[in-house]
Amino acid sequence: MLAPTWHVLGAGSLGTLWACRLARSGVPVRLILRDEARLRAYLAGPGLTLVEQGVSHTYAIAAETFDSQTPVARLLVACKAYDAEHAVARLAPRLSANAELVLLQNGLGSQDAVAAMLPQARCIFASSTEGAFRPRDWHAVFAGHGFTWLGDPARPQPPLWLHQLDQAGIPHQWTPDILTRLWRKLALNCAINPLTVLYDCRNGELQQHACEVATLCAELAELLEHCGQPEAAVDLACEVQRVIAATAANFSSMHQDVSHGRRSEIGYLLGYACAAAQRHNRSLPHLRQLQARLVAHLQGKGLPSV
Ligand code: NAD
Ligand code: KPL
Repeated sequence: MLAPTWHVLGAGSLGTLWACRLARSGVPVRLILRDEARLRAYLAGPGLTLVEQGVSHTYAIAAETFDSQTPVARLLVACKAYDAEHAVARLAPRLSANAELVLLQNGLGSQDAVAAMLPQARCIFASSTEGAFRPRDWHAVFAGHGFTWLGDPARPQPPLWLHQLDQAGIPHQWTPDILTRLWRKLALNCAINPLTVLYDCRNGELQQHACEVATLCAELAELLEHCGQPEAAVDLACEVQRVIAATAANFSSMHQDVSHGRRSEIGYLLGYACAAAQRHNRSLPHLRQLQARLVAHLQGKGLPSV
């Protein structure tokens, strides 16, 4: 029997990275592109190109728009957090009764929005440390090897298709604690990314702002504990320092978005953290002040601040 098709929504950096690896392992893959114009542009070329260690390979992956009629049983959602809910809503009429979705979005908030919209589908949340960027349309560069944790807060048992990820060479692990992973990553991103934007610096330069980073970590740890995520708070400040040192030469993803004039995922990182603090009646003044500074900075650049 033919393995079910993986539909990939969002042919950007991570979508291309996943689609190419799945397709070359023999799994049927179809891209879902935004509209007819994007589909025509894609079909005018040879397919999706993945660059790994300087070597390019192009894969002629099938593509369609939302208007295609084929049912979608397995969907990889690879757009940004702020696009996920709307994009999945457009596809909802095509989802089969027992559809499974893998949500690759960073931060928190978008996954719950998608899951709430589709109570009959299985929504698997992912947290990835893999790194990819898109030098131009239909190309992705695999820039950083990493790992992807997958889990379903509503159902602890793994899906039946995880072996396909092994065959595709996608390093992953199923975890019953995916929310802990996502909260921990959110806290790391909140402690590092906004400051790199405000100081316009690489991650390593935050070593010169160690007090400010430590104060934010203390507030983030308090927030995690109040949100029922005490494990995500353990040694947070140490890990933040470790990540700053290990990625000293890099610009954070938020810095890259802002410096390229792109919308950031602030609403799903710092915005989510501050909204959670308010819901739990926690006064976290440094986190709130950081959000106000970042919002003002983004507005000054004419970029969305949610
Ligand atoms: P990206 O901007 O490179 O790709 C997103 C793609 O989604 C774009 O091609 C965009 O055109 C497409 N898209 C948006 N709305 C759509 C719609 N309605 N229909 C069809 N396509 C649509 O983004 P990315 O870097 O791949 O990031 C995706 C998610 O993965 C983000 O939440 C990001 O934080 C997370 N993430 C990325 C990396 C990375 O290294 N790139 C690593 C870890 C996590
Ligand atoms: O995930 C990151 C990002 O840039 O988004 C790191 C490198 C951990 C910095 O927060």
